[in-house]
Amino acid sequence: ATVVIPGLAGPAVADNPQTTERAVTEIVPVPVEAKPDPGANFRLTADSVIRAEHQAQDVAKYLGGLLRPATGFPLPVVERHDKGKRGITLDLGDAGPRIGDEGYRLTVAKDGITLRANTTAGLFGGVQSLRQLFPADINKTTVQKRDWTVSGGKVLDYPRFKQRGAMLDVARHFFTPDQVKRYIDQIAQYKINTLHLHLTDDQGWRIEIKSWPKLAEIGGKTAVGGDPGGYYTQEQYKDIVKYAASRHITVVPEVDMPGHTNAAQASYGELNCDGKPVPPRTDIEVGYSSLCIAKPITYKFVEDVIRELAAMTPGPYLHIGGDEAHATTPADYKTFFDKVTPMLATYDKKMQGWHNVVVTNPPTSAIPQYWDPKNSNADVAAAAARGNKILMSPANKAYLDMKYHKDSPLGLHWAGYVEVKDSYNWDPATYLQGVTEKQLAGVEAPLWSETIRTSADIEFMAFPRLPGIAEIGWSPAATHNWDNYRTRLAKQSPIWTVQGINFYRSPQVDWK
Ligand code: TNX
Repeated sequence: ATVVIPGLAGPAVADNPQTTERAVTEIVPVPVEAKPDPGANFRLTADSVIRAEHQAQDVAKYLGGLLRPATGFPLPVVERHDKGKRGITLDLGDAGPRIGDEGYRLTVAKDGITLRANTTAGLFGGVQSLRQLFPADINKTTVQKRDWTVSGGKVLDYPRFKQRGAMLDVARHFFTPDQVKRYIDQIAQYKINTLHLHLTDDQGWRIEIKSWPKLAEIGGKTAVGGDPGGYYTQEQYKDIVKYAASRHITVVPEVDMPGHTNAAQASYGELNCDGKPVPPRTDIEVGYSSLCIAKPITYKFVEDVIRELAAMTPGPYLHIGGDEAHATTPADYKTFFDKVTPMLATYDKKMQGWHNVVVTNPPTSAIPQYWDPKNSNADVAAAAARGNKILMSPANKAYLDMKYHKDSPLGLHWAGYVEVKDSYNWDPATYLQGVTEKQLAGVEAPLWSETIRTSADIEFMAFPRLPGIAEIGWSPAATHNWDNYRTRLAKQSPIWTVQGINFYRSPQVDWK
């Protein structure tokens, strides 16, 4: 045992250092309740263990995988009742109804860390919080000779909304499975639980459909600006879905229709009213394409796509698009959805769609995604009144492809410039007149990729805005406070630097 002599910095202090990079109150998204206790800091050492019962093994292995590279410690995963060594204990079950099925309770004390949740999703979320209590160096991929102190204290935490999503447009520009996985790991850190993949658009079709092979073969070739295309084979796609699931993220695949379909119409002449394939397009116009509403083969095509997509999708939702169908008359739009909406139920899926679909009166299980701040919201409020839960992605707040300011090198600005403060300072429960907190499914941050070509581009637009949308989706409305948030956000930047995330150094934040 070491004798602590006040005022003398020696091994006694190193045994239990008082300064850490982030306190439990500084986690992003900010927890429901957090009580820091610097006297209870925990020091991870070479003989620490991870203790977990059988059902928590996957989370335990994931945690070990996060902590081993930089510490160089073996951190074996041992039986829950292995009493000997100090370490991190993962407990599953009996965590109480208050934290629900995604919440967790975390205690960091001098003699050990305990994480308890009702589900493995809860444990996984708790692990994301715990990571932030380590020095940022924990994210390094080579062994660092240093002290590994975890901020002491207690956290009780659970989400405000059920659905906290990010969308990636892989149609305008294609991103490889590895690039998608990289983004999955980045968003998982902020407790995002849904990844919406925008798989098809005018400029590209990115998913293999075996009954219509030319969609990928021809439609997959193109991308915005003549950049290289690409598509996912069904095997690759299923692997992405599996990888996301290992991060407790559900994939919602989108095939956009009846507009945004030029790539499909370029692949198959029979999808056009005149029977001829249209030329491929790589510009960024919207609203010019439409499936041929009167042709029976259109519905054979749609059903084949839905059937194959449903078979690859363990999650409950398929996103059917429905936005900007300016080349489809309102009557045809209604005819189209009257035929297509029931197909989703046939294949045991629920509908997600851009909010425009509300005019077709979808079943109450459908989730309309609100996006266009210029749109009158009366029809969305009416859908909410009928019982549809609304997913909030107002472009002037939640769109990650909006420029930060007029000189931003990437992005569009049709919904305005969206600085970090703009994207954080809004409340989904008051944004739309006539749509209240209880009527919301949650929030989603879409990243359209007209101007986005690399992982570095994705990161520049998503960081630092995505963590703000994640916090709006997770943390209680009562915790919302820009001054407090910007301080906590600043303390995330050392983590991003170590992780190699190319983030935008907004002048609104005093970065570390
Ligand atoms: C509008 S948002 C679109 C997309 C564009 C995006 C660019 C929505 C449902 N449709 O086709 O990519 O703006 O910000």
